[in-house]
Formats: sequence, structure tokens, C-alpha cells
Amino acid sequence: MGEANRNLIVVTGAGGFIGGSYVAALRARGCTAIRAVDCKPFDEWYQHFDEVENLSLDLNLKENCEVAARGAHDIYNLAANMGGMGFIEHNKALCMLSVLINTHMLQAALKHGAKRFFYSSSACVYNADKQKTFVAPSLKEEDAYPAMAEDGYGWEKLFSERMCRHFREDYGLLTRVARFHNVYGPWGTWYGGREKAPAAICRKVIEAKLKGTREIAIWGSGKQTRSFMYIDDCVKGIDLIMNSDILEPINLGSSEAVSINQLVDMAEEIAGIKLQRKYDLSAPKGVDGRNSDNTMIQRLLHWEPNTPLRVGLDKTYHWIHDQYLARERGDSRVVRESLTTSH
Ligand code: NAD
Ligand code: GDC
Repeated sequence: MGEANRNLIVVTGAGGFIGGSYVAALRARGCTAIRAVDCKPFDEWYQHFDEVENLSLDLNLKENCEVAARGAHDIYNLAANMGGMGFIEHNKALCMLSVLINTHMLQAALKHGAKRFFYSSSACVYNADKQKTFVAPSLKEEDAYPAMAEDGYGWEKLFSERMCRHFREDYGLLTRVARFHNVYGPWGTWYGGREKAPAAICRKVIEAKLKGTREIAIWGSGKQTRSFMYIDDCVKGIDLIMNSDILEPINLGSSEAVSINQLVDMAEEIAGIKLQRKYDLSAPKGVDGRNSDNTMIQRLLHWEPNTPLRVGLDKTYHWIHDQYLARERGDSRVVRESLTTSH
């Protein structure tokens, strides 16, 4: 059993949205022993910090997970092949292959004596039959069973949740699992096909305003409902859950449900324009309605994600606006969506 460096924190998926934001938060609070790992080449990392140990490794491979986990005390496994509905509906096998990352990271964590392991699950584990109304059903943790998860991506997450539990029960590895509900904010994917609704809608409103097209394409009828969690709440929730005694998977999401039409209203209001809406009923829609029931996180942590969508969306819109103009200028510092499907 390798000896864990008392402080070393490993973050996988660190070249992406939440992983990069989590490394930034660790640095901001003075953590120095950080190992950031992602399979993307460094120039495609959304956020990259020179003073952190950065490794570009494909964690589908067992031997690479061993390198990533060596000497770690805490491991935050945020790496996965993921995206919005437009990606996960068309890449189900790729999304399920993320099981290799979590399984190999758990084995490596155990082999190298890591003490704590965080896994980023998703609201896509929830039973689809409970999400068939536009009146956003507040999903409780027990609504994942009987299981009927989102095809591909949702099943991988549900399986990996259970793997975490069994590694805790059978081998004593401290595992913590949070089910994220649609996280948005600066430094997230905003174009290229993996973007989720908040970033996509902001980009489309910005494009319509800058190009004067005055119309916006919306997937589905716009009546679909979701809750969207601002990235800062996600980072805070990861910390609270990792440092808690919560053994079972727990919701980490906002309880402020909105329809996609209301999301577009907000983006238009921020932009100061009104657009003609074109609904594409054949586009990927996912479930009809979804919201996070935060009874458990409130009871156990006396807190819940609470950044109002209007506040978080304003910051996100302006960040994407700057990225958009930078891209138009051909500025290399734009967050680039890596178009390689093996991510
Ligand atoms: P992201 O796509 O921005 O980041 C994921 C990162 O993982 C990418 O940088 C990618 O290169 C990396 N990765 C993928 N396969 C890899 C591999 N084989 N080896 C090494 N790195 C690999 O996604 P995100 O939004 O930051 O999501 C982080 C985690 O949270 C993921 O597990 C995701 O499933 C989960 N999650 C996110 C949301 C959300 O709304 N963003 C919701 C639910 C769950
Ligand atoms: O992609 P997403 O944010 O994922 O879509 C939310 C709703 O917004 C869908 O009904 C979609 O049809 C609608 N929508 C309308 N226009 C657009 O231009 C657009 N782009 C996108 N992307 N959507 C649009 C997500 C998963 C994540 C993660 C989270 C967990 O499902 O994709 O991987 O697991 O759930 O909460 P969503 O919320 O369906």
C-alpha cells in the first residue's frame, strides 16, 4: 500500500468546466499540493495553472490512473465523456465508457492508499418515468429506484455510484457521491455540440444580437423545465459533501425550476432584446421536467445551492459574450471545445 502524501489533492477532469473551476478554488484558498489531470492537450484545457502539477493522461487506461492516484490523499474524480442533451443522446456508448475512468480510479485509489474519493454523479440517474410532466417534479434521492436512468450516460453514472458504495463497504475507502443538476457558469463549454442549455441559449441570443438576425432556435417546445446550478454553488457543495458523513448519493442542484422559455426570457432581458422563437420539436429534449428536491442536503448540511438563476446567468452571458468576440477576433485564449470525441 503506497503512503498518501497528507495533503496531495488529485482532481481529474481538470481541463474541463467543473474540474478547472475546482482547481481554481483550491488554489484561491492556498492549497499548493494539487495534481490536475485531463486527457486533453494542455492548450485545450479551459483553465490551466502553471504552479499546479498538470498531467495530460487518458484515464480510461488503468496504468494512467495509477500515475494519477500515486501519493494522493484526496481524489476528486470529475473526468467523464459528457455534454448536454445534444451530445449524450448521440454518444451513448462513449458516455458509458466513462465507467473505465471511475473503476480504474477507484482501484488505483485503493492500491495507493488514498483516504477519500469524490465522484460526480448526475440527475440523469433519476427514473425517467418520474420526469414526464412539464411541472418540474422535485426529485428525491430515492427516486433513482426502481432504476430507469437516462440512456447511456445515466446508467453509467448509476452503476459507478454503486461501485463507489461497494468500494466503501468492502474495502473501507471513504467515498462521497453528489448528483449534480445542470451546472452552468463562466469557463464552461459554450459551443461545439457539448454545451448545455444555459450556455447554448446565451450564445444564440448573443449571436442574434451581434448579427441582427432577431430570431432564436429552441430545442423542443420550450416548456421543458429544469433547475440550473451556478458553478460557485457546485464548488461549495463538493467541499461540504466531501467533508461530511453523508454516505449515500445526494442531490447537489438548485431548487429554482424554470422552463426553457423562461430561460430564454432571462437571456433576452440581459441582452436587452426580444427575439422571434423557432421551436425545433425534433431536436434532443431529454426529460419533460426535472427539479432538485433539497430536503436532504438542507437537513444534513443546513445549506442548499442558492445563487438565483438571474444572477448567475448575467455573469455567464457576459463571459460568453467576451469569449464570442474573442473568437471572432481569432484570439487563441478562447475556451476551445475539443472536437475529438475521445475527448
Ligand atoms: P467537462 O466535459 O467540461 O469536463 C470533463 C473533463 O473530463 C474534460 O475536460 C475531459 O477532457 C475529461 N475527460 C474525459 N474523458 C477523459 C479520460 N478518459 N481521461 C482523462 N480525462 C478525461 O464536464 P463538466 O461539466 O466539468 O463535468 C464534470 C463532471 O461532473 C463529469 O463527471 C460530469 O459527468 C459531471 N456532471 C456534470 C454536470 C454539469 O451540468 N456540468 C451535471 C451532472 C454531472
Ligand atoms: O442540454 P441540456 O441542458 O441537458 O438541455 C436542457 C433542456 O434544454 C432540454 O430539454 C433541451 O432540449 C433544451 N434546449 C433548448 N434549446 C439548445 O440550444 C437548447 N441546447 C441545449 N443543450 N439544450 C436546449 C443534462 C445532461 C448533462 C447532465 C445534466 C444533469 O440533461 O445533458 O450531462 O447530466 O442533465 O442535470 P439536460 O438538462 O436535459
